[in-house]
Amino acid sequence: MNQAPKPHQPLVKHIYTADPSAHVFDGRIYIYPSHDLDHDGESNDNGDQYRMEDYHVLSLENFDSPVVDHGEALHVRDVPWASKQMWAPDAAYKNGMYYLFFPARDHEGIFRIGVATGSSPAGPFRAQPNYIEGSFSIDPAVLVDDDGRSYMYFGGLWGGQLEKWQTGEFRPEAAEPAPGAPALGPRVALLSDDMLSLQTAPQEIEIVDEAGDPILAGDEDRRYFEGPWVHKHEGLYYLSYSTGTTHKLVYAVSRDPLGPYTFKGTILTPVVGWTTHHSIVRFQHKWYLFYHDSSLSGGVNHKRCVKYTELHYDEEGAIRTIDPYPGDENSV
Ligand code: FUB
Repeated sequence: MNQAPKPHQPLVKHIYTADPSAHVFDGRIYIYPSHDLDHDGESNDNGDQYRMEDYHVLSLENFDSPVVDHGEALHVRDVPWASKQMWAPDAAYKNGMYYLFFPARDHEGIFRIGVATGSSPAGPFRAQPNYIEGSFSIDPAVLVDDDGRSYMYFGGLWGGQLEKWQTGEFRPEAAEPAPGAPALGPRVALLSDDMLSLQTAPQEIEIVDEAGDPILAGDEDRRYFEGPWVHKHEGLYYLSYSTGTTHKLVYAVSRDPLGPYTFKGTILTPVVGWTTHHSIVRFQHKWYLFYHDSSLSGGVNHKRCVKYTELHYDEEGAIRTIDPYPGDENSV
């Protein structure tokens, strides 16, 4: 039995977990993480070390209750279009149904995004036979807006292949833009009412500085890398994401879910491990950040653990920067 979670400590220790997408369904917190495999293979910039094969859903009644692992919710063997690497997922609820969105490589080695459905937020989920037509790259994050429209944000550089889609077609040799050119933004598309297809073609989100100029590709402290998440606070849309090479979680805001978004600042300073990936959720009138690091494995990049902490806004709506190791609690 897993203990009640403590801030900045692993939610569970019996499996490696990463990329937590947290939601409140029926008054309970559900976390949809990646399930890192425990192996000693080599790491590279293509992300081959992230060999995940399945998903487990975690949940908790509140932060004083034990974390429940609901077991295998979906396995790659049951996804006809996918070959390997079940990376960062997200979930959504609509029309009495739960939807699990997930990226994986197809049988040509190209990352696509699929969707699976279930009647319970804990799974199991049954995958659609084909990936979502028109989808590509990784890290889907779905916002069901107050007006009922659902947006899927996605995209990640390097292993996530986003830079290979700059022409709208997959170009295996394509590189990132030059340092002085605008950085690539995440993509967003409106989902159909049944959540199973794209209603609009994916469009690039523009992230700009306070002067309205695009964040440049060489600005690695602020440019988009992977792991988008959008939440709403006091009528504003907050787009948060990982900067990748500089290992930060940062955010930008907009009055429009499609952007442009204006860069604001850092949410989380670098954690132990290379990747940083998160979600933000409101639960019982407080806001929480779910994130991961590699502390459970002593710093092995592909053996990560999901953690949480409370997140605070100041009076102007700015998110206060969080130190993942307050009091140097980098121990598990
Ligand atoms: O977990 C595999 C990949 O690592 C995710 O898709 C990225 O966001 C990064 O966390």
